Amino acid sequence: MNKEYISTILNQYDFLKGQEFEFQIFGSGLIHGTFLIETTQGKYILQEFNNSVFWYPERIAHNHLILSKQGNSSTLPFALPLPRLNKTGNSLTQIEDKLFRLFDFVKGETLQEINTPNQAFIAAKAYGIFAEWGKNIPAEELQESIPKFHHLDWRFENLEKAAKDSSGLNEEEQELLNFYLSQKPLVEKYLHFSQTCPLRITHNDTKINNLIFSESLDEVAAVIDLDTLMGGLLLFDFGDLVRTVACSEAETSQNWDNLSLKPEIFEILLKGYWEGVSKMATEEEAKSLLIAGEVMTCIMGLRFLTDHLQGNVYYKVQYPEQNFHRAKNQMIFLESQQNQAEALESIWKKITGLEN
Ligand code: GN1
Ligand code: MG
Repeated sequence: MNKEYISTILNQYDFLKGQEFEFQIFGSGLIHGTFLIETTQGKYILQEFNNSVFWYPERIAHNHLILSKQGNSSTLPFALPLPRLNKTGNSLTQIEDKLFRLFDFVKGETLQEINTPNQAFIAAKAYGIFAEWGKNIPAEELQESIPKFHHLDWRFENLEKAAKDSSGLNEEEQELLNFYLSQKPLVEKYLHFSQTCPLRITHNDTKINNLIFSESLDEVAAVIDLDTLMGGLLLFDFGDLVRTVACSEAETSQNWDNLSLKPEIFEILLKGYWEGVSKMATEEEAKSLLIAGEVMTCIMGLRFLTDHLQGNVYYKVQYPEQNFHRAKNQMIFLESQQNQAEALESIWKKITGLEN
């Protein structure tokens, strides 16, 4: 992109029209192209929207509009950078066949993994506060930016179908398949909570790198990556935190023998998230947090194994077996959570003051 092209985009925003600016490529995002724009008035992030990953940009725009109209994000202790509206009141700006969005720039640091337990606490608390903040916005009005994204039963059926269609699984593939197909009881538990828990506004991708921390790393400055934000269950957000923060190894690790759930991090995450949601959470929602990590880990494992059997059509892979290895990583982590269920329940009782 050259300066003239960017200038055409910026001119679609009344508050930037005709302004002098500098620009540079920004960050390490893999999905959307990202630029930092500096004007005398302030700094902005310009994103070229990738609509081959997100098929329904208009649904995302719809969701963000509801959030900005019905939620007052100035009451949050961190920024929620929604796209700025262009002169036609749209959050997406189309130039020829490309789509762009503009955000206010938030100063701070992103982390790929936590360095201290306190970072897990403040991260979980931020996502909890976010859910609490959204409680008055009718979640049913939000549209599914990725349909059935965290529906465990649907992900389970997809693996069953993929397994039927693929012939000649090797021994290890069969072992993984058998493990995931044995997770029917977890699917039943998920279905129970999907029927008894209210629909909330959830982020649905609560990884640590979707937060901007203050430069001192002791506060959350912003919750970002709001494309998967839609109606969901609290367990989705808490569960993905457990999946990605409470594991001793990264999702990409093949260090099978060292891969386990760290109960002390689970405790810190629950403490933080519970501080955010305890006032609004129903008893069923509180109970759902106990299996949240299992549900989200199972979903990712099912998705990775399905993609492996289908020939790596969804996730980018650096080598052919990578999705198989990711599915194996998630299987070991899920087993570790299930083996420690009693200890996790004691922690849960201590923090929530409830009986399961
Ligand atoms: C994808 O692209 P990224 O890393 O933000 C996926 C998430 C998974 C994650 C697993 C839209 O997220 O659901 O948790 O990979 N996002 C989408 O690494 O499918
Ligand atoms: Mg993301």
